[in-house]
Amino acid sequence: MRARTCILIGAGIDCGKRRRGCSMGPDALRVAGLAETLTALGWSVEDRGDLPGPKAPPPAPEGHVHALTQTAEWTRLLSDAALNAMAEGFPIFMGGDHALSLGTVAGVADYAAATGRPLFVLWLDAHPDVHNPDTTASGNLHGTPIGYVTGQPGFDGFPPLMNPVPPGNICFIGLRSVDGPERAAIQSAGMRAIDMRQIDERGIAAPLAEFIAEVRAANGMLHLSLDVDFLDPAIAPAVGTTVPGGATFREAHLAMEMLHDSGLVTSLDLVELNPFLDDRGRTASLMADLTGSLFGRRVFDRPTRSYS
Ligand code: B3U
Ligand code: MN
Ligand code: MN
Repeated sequence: MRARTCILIGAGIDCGKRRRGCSMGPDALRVAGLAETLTALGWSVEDRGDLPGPKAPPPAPEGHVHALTQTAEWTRLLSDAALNAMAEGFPIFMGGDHALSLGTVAGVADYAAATGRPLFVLWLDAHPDVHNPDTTASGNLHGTPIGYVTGQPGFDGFPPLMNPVPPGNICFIGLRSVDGPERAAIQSAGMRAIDMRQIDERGIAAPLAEFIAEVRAANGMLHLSLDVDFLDPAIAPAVGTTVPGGATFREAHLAMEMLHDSGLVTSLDLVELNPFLDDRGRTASLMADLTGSLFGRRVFDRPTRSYS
């Protein structure tokens, strides 16, 4: 990994959907020992506390899209925070729901553009979140970050996107709930989409290794966005949008270990943790443990694999 300093940034954004509780995510991750886990692995950790979020949300009439003005304001705050933090270390954005990533990915993309390296995004999620405000049926903006960062239209009122991520640089793993317009967008734009059937047939290592090799060949930076619902609800109940048939404990840890060995990941979102729905903190603890694997925790040392 590039830097030896992790910067923890809490962002309790909770307006990307109607069911509340993700505002408590940053504290649950702290209580689960995220900073201590990273420190024990030899990283220096700076917890910058929580972003204050937008001031009093202006009373906007509620249309089909929920909390548009507030989410747009969060996007502005988060993209600034991401751009600044990238220059100082490895940012870990503790959400908050997945609307957080409209801002974090946009800011990381600005940083990557300034360094001249291409940005790749790995989206570990049951859902591809590739809607835009015109295609979303639910009106929930946590279903739109990939639409926004790839430069889809319809995001009026949001900060203009300076550096769109090329759709070919996006890889989804774990998909099992995809809406019609999302399927069309993924196929027409040529995004790499690994659904659960492919994981069942090939395992998680083979498709992930292919993507890692592609990022390495392009000398890319890699942003990892980890949605709690990537995981099977039996091991990760603390999420509002559980979908059965998710990644197992072992698949998830293996993915994190491979990503660590690649040395390519430069920023991380931990999103959709709703501690109100958790079972004695087990989901928060699992998210902290997975982050440990991403930052180098292993059972035995082994020759570093390059996956190229
Ligand atoms: N695609 C649906 C469901 C959904 C997306 N992201 C989550 N759920 N977590 C939607 O609302 O856009
Ligand atoms: Mn998501
Ligand atoms: Mn999801």
